[in-house]
Amino acid sequence: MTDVPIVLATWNHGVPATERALAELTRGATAVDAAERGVMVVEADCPDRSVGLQGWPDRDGIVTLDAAIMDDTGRSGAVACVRGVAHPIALARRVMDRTPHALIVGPGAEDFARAEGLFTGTRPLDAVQDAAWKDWLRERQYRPRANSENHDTIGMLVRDATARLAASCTTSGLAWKMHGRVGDSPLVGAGLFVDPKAGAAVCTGLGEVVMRKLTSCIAVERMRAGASPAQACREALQRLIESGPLDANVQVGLIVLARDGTHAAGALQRGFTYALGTPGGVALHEAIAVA
Ligand code: SD4
Repeated sequence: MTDVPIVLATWNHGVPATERALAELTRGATAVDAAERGVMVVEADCPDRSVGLQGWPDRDGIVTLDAAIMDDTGRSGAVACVRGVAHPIALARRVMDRTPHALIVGPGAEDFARAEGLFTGTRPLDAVQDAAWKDWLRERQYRPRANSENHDTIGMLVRDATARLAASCTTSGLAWKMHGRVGDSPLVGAGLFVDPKAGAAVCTGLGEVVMRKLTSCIAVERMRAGASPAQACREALQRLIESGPLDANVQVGLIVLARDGTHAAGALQRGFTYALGTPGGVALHEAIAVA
């Protein structure tokens, strides 16, 4: 078993998030602290508009965010369809640490954010969001696009030097979704999963596909049954393909980290990038496509 820290994170913006998580680990942060603080970098600054309050709005022009965090003691916290919170991952962490619940949604989550000092306020769409939304309204066509923007959502897996594991996931969800729609990202077993014995997994892509098959849970359960991370990744994605013909534009990406530090990534289609960080540095890779 290696005892060097390892961080994996989805898409190109996984690189700055991974750098932050590694820096936190170097300063002595736990795996779950690093998983929280790493993805906060992208919540604060996401040029591709797939995470945080700068994310693309829903079809009513409202930005709603989903986030979840899980550690390897079976604890988790999540928020969904929340407005006016710059760091939904921090709110998810408070759900985990300070409530008896696993998931709080909508106005209730916003009330909790106010009580925790994490409500940063709703604001009008910025000029870029507004123009893109108005553009979308002209056509009103809702179709998935593989690798849309090529950097959706930030999901992260962390193994610290004491072999503790954690996972985090935060997103503005699908652009132009129906108001109130929630994806896989805040759902344990779908968007993320951690098992103390086997390892952890995080998904990105079309949430409706992932949440119907519990892709993160399947990957971790396959490792629990003895599969390598690469096998687990392939098999979990294969389950999506077996479930019926998928639209050629549907993309799902999966990153997997075993308890012993071995890891893998895969995707339905080409184009899914992920960051891999160790104390030696952070590198961007493209995952193998199975479809
Ligand atoms: C969702 N899985 O809301 C998220 C979006 C995403 O790559 O990850 N896109 O369905």
